[in-house]
Amino acid sequence: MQPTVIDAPLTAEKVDAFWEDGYLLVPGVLSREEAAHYGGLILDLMPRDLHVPDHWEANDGRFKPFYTRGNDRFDGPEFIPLFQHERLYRVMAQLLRSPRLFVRDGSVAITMRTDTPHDSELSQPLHLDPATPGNRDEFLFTLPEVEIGGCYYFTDVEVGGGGIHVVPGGHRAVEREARAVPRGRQRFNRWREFAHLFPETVEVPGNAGDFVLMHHLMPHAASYNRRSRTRLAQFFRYCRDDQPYVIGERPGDQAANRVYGDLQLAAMTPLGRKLLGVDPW
Ligand SMILES: O=C(O)CCC(=O)C(=O)O
Ligand SMILES: [Fe+2]
Repeated sequence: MQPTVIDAPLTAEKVDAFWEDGYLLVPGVLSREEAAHYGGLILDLMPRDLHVPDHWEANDGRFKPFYTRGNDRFDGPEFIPLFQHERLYRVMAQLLRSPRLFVRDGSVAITMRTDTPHDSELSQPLHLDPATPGNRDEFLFTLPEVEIGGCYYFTDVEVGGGGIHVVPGGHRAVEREARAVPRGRQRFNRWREFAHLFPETVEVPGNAGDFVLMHHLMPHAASYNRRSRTRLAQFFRYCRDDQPYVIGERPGDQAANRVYGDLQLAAMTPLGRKLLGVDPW
């Protein structure tokens, strides 16, 4: 059955805060038990002799597993419940004002303690995740263009514990800077070199089971973990089915022509089949 009414799990204040700040911590999307379960799946990716596979990334305590070389999406049957999680879906549908959504990404990160001093607490350049294809001259700044991404924390993340860094209101600053010139999508080397615009970032701490939501124009970056507890996270992005770009047109879009196996299909709910593009909306 096609959902026609959108639940509204967020209060009006939280909705306003998301559009104002460009990010929002949604507490308790998963129970602590669920978070521990999915955290365990991430830990199980780490070979028990602690050799770090050649096709993974490893940067000063931050390990980025790859499922296969070049493919960082973890969408095996055991991860499918997160792609189609009802509570997160309802939050996304409320913010995007449509029940007809697609889900992308599924990459994970394991961020362990490092004591190495660095000038910045960011372990990655400040960046935007891909939503608008880089070959477009202009952003549209419409709701169908918006992609809301972010990550589950499967562990408690205290300040200094490798939490994601964001720029409160940064998505509005990106829009301003892009609108200020012709071919705004192309500015700052296609919005890859703009960190100088945002010298200040804030870390988003949270608890196991929380989800950090981010607008697609939110400048963000991973940070070093200065604490003993390893941060375990998985990333997802949601957009409307009327997003004005062809699936597969955006860099890093792995949803194009994806073929799922029997075990993945068996793990999908009717909602998940639509979110993952198996069935039409
Ligand atoms: O690990 C994080 O906190 C952020 C990672 C991120 O933004 C990315 O890999 O694109
Ligand atoms: Fe990112």
